[in-house]
Amino acid sequence: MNPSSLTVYGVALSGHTHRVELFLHLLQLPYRRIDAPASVRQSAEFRRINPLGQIPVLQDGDLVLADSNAILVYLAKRYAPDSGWLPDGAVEAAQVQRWLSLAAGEITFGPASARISARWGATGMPPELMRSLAERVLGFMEDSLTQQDFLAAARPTLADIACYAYIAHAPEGGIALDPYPQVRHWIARIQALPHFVPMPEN
Ligand SMILES: N[C@@H](CCC(=O)N[C@@H](CS)C(=O)NCC(=O)O)C(=O)O
Repeated sequence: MNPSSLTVYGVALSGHTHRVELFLHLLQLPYRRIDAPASVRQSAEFRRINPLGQIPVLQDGDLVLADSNAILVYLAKRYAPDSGWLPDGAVEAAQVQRWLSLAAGEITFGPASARISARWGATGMPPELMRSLAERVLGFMEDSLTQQDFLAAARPTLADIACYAYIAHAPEGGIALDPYPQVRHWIARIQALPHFVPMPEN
């Protein structure tokens, strides 16, 4: 089940891109990244591959697929079936989905937006709202991680891959992780996975 050619359109400092690249590395799937900064994303050519103008986008042969969480699901089903990254059981599958939703919701509008705002300028989100979303999701993560080592199960799943980058890099947005020791241990566990690759800080 080796891919013929996998291409990721993205940028290195995007947590959405990183989650896809991290999973490709964990699965040891070779790929190339084509940089797609804002100037590229606004082009008519890029809008043809993703009308929403967003990264990441995965190209796998004839398939063109946008949305980081959709890409994670595709990669797990296509290249790592039965591996446990995307469990089949009703409860575990629902738990993974819950964290994918949090990654696309509270984590994007909380810590990820706070990081964008601190690093690249205002996002239009009120600072107190970004902070309160970040604190709410971090508090929930902290409680969840007192029950088990990973977010959706006792072993790593797509839930962890989807949530990792914007939580690990939350301090870049002024969201301290000091009050969340379980979250910091979880970050260390993700970073210890074989073939882990970090998201760069610059
Ligand atoms: N739901 C999308 C969101 C991706 C996203 O927000 N990407 C940002 C970069 S990190 C982007 O392309 N922003 C440009 C825009 O929304 O116009 C996903 O999970 O891939």
